[in-house]
Amino acid sequence: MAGGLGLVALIASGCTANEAFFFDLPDPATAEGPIVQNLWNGSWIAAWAVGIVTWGLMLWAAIAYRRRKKDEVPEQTKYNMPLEVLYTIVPLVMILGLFVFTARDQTELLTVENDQSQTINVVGFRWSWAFNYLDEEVYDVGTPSVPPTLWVPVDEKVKFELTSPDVIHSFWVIDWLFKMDVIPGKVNQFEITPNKLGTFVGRCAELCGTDHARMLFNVKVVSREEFEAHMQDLRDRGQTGMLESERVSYEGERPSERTVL
Ligand SMILES: [Cu+2]
Repeated sequence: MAGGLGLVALIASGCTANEAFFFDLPDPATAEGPIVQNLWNGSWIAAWAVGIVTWGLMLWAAIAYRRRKKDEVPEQTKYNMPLEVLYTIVPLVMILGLFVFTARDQTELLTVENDQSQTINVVGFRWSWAFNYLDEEVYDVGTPSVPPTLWVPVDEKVKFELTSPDVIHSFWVIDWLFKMDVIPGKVNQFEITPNKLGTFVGRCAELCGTDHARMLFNVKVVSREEFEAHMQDLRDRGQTGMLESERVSYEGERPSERTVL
């Protein structure tokens, strides 16, 4: 019944199943993305199934057991052991199910194998980002008004090492279906393989202060040749080595109080 109503609403509104049932999760642009997509969609399928059964039962009870005579009092049920056991066990099974799949996928996504082709140290700072391309020994840095662009080669595994010299930020590339906190005094890391060419939007996903909303960046996923040409570009501009002020936190010393720019 509720499912039928949902279907009617879906057809009437003209939106896709992804928009209607899965809240329009973007198509993943990384090799690892489908893991997240499956977990998300699977969780919603389970949630919708539970919802439809629950709403159906509520509707059925409201109609089947409605008051028919003015002085009618429904049958009073209390201390029904089987019922109480049921509504303790069913939610437990649901939570355990969500937990098991989340733990499985999270373990897979966060395993660092160290077989990457590039290692990039991303520095989130008040209020922009710096990218230290460790293997290429070049860097790029943005400002709130000129957001920087992170370049990565397509179909190659990139290892990200996230550091912050000030407060907690969060590195989020929307179409990668992935984000991770950037924490001062700690190096958070993950590996990812971007597999779609194009320019993607990135932002800080942790409310970090005054100009949090301006902590934007772009990600360009390009061919190997274009990537190398861009690295050469940065070299020609003299942006070699790592940004000195970032190194303080990168090497795990006390986070610097200095602002980068
Ligand atoms: Cu931030």
